[in-house]
Amino acid sequence: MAEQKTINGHVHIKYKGERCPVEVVKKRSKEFYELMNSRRTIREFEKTPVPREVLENIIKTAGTAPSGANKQPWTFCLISDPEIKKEIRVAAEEEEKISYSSRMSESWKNDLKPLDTNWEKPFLEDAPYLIVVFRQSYGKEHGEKIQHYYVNESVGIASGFLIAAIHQAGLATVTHTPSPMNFLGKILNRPNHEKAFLLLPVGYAKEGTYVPDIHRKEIDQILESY
Ligand code: IYR
Repeated sequence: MAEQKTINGHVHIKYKGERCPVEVVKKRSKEFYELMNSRRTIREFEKTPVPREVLENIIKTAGTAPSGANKQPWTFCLISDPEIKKEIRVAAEEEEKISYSSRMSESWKNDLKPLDTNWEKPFLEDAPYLIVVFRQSYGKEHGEKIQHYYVNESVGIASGFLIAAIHQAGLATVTHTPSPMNFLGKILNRPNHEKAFLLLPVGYAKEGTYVPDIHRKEIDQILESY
């Protein structure tokens, strides 16, 4: 079989994915589930540095996510500068203070009680890196507007890949979404067509930290078979 062929004037290359025996497929699916099931959201981080190379590999992994018409409508901002981290912490806490005191409903705050969250966000300075994921409502190439599709879905999937890659590397994160998040675009000087989607501190989980004793739904609560 030829290595490549042309369809409607576009080159298609032979798929090189491996074809595993079913026993291997079973083992790998179980091992990956067990790995992902050991992931926990962490809110206390060690200040220990992490090699930048690791963060680049994690971000490259996020960049492998599928996206609408393969437009890859995301930008990952990687922050290690302590001054910028501080600026982000101050701005996030300012918003969070207002959220906790007046924007969030009582029932919302009640739902968060088991997680023991509050407006203080020391992890924004402690973690050696912050990744801010931006969604691009449209793209730009040589000054031309490029249409993007399913932007929220695409960036959400890429963020899932990012979180999985962080965990797989042996690091920890918390999906932090201070609301509103527009201060991030301002601090990081992003263009108008980029909107902050998610903020992830990344580092080693602080030794001895605690996590809430919460549980994942059972398979029969999340699966309907037809
Ligand atoms: N953004 C706030 C509140 C918060 C909201 C939800 I929904 C959470 O799952 C966790 C926290 C904060 O970060 O504290």
